[in-house]
Formats: sequence, structure tokens, C-alpha cells
Amino acid sequence: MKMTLRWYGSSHDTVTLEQIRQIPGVTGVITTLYDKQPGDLWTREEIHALRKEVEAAGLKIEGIESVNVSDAIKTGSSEREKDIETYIECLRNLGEEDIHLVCYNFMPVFDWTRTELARKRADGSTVLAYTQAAVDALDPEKMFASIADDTNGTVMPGWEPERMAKVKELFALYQDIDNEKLFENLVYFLERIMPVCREYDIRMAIHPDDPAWPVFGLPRIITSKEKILRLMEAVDDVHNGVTFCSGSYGTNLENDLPDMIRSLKGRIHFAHVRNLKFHSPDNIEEAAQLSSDGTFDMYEIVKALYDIGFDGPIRPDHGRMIWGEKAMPGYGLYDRALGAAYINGLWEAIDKAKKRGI
Ligand code: DNO
Repeated sequence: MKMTLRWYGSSHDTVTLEQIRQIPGVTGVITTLYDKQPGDLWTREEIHALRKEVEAAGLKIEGIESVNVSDAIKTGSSEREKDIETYIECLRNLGEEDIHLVCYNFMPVFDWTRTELARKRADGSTVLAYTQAAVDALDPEKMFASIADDTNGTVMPGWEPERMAKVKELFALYQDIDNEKLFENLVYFLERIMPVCREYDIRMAIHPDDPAWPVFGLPRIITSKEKILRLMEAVDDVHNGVTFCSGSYGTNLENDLPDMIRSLKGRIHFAHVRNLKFHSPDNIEEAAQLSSDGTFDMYEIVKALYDIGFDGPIRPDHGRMIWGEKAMPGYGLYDRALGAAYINGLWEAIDKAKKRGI
């Protein structure tokens, strides 16, 4: 595996490439052109400039998170052909710049959903949290306003204020879209982009829905082993792959994470690793990576990735906010650096035990 950190670009991130470079074992970043809206073209020049900037800091772009998919593609509206053509052009330009991994999601309206961005834990750290009761009590249009004060002045992915201002219209777009229709539109999109992915060896890695169940009655299709395997079979090409996100699939305790990883052998192109602490099945907060700080056995998750021969980029996913840091919720430097060190430690121990036949 290749240890990476997500980086939003110098004009958006509070964390610098120089800081990332000093985390032991981190050799690359997962980045994006953060100002791009779904449906925008990413030019070769823009991608090239980003690549040069990252390389000048001694790091490599290991993948893009995300080239976002437009609502026209997700809903299959009359605009979708134009947007797919643009998406193909983006992929071509990324391939020309030697970038071979693209993470994306197919969630309607909201990307990941949280009801708190700064829940205080016993040790004084703050974390992202989700309670179903809070969602049930909320008008979807007020979702963003309810958490906006805790963003530390940053723009969070999928929660851009311009997008949130149109929430009502967005909901209307999905009015007639059920799970089957959304799945069909996803398969259509993947089939259309597979030729360019094959040409440039670009691995598409779908991010699961977070949380792994319907929110505000919107359809959700990437939530379980059965559903992700169905997608792998529907477009049976290695370039149609997965971002295995333990924190997203893990919101549903019925998802056996190590088993899912094993069943997706060869199709996991990117891994997001993090731990969650469950107070009840629908009151969840993010925890430190250490297994004993949360509910998951992180050793088993990392071991499953090791056992399937996972060699793609991995990143510690959301971190806690600690030591007085002010950053995008989930994306500060300190706890993610601790997370990278922890995952690296697990990996080294698993690797040495295997090689010594322990
Ligand atoms: C949240 C992220 C998601 C993810 C997208 C992928 O922190 O994991 O925003 O990047 O869903 O397109």
C-alpha cells in the first residue's frame, strides 16, 4: 500500500504539503481541483500545475478525490450526455498527466451526512458525529445551516454553500429517482467512461454512501457487500472499482468489514481507514484510529487489506480535532498524522509476522 493524506490544495487547506511530507511513511497525496463544480472541465494545464506543485514538495499525486459527478448524470436527465463527454475529457487529461485513480460518489443531494461537526469527547477532542434522531427532527433544507457554525471557516466537500442554497431544487430533481433508477444511471455512466479508463488505465473507485442507509428518504445504492458486488458484476472491468471506506460501510454494524474487503479482492483501488465509536446503532461518533478507542478492530481491517494484496493508496480518513488545531472538520493535520503512523505500524507488524511465518 501507499500511505497518503488528503490535501485540498494550497488555497483551501490549512495543512501544507511541507507538513504532509514530514509524516513518516507518507509518500503521496490524494487531491483535487477543489473549485471545480460537477460538470466543469479540468484542463490539462490546471492538472499539470497541481502536479508540479505536489512534486516540488517531494510528494506524488496518488489519486483524485473527487471528480464529482453531476446531478444530470445521476438523475439521467437530458443534460447527461454533455456532462459525460466532459467527464471523459477530464479523465483523458488526468491520464495524460499520469494520474490513474479517481474517487467519486453517486449519492443524491448530500455527500456524507453528519449532524455534528464538533462533538466533544471525554478527552476534550472534538469529532464528527451522526444521530438519526437529529436527522429525523430536521428539515433537509436546514441541514447545512444546522452545522455551518462549526466548519472553522472552511468549505467542506459536498457541502459547498452555493450547492446548499439550492437544496430544494436538488430534492425536486430526485423526486422520481428510486434505487433501481439510480443504479441504472450509475451503470450507464460507468459503461460510457470505461473505454477512456482502459485507454489510460484509470481506476474508478466509488465511495460508499455515508451513512449506509437512506437519509431524508433519498435513494442510496452503495451501502453493503451485496450492493457493491452487484455493481462490480454489472460492469465487470477492473477499472470499475471501489474506495473501501471503513467509516462509511461501518456505519451499518451488519456490514462485516474484513469479510467485505476479502470479497472485493482485486477491485479495491483506494482505502479510507478510520474507526467509529457506537453509543447505539444510530448514535455514532468518529474516534481515534486505535482499536480500543472505538468499536472496530482496526487490526482486522488492515490485515484484510494486507491479505488481499492491496497495493493502492490508503489514507487515514477523518481525524479528531486535537491540540487546539483549527481546520476543516475531520481534516486537521495532527490526528490524521497519528492515524497514518498507527496504520503504518499495524502494516509493518502484519508484514513481518507473515514473513517470519508467525
Ligand atoms: C468525506 C469524504 C467524502 C468523499 C466523497 C467521494 O470526508 O469521504 O466527501 O470524498 O464522497 O466522492
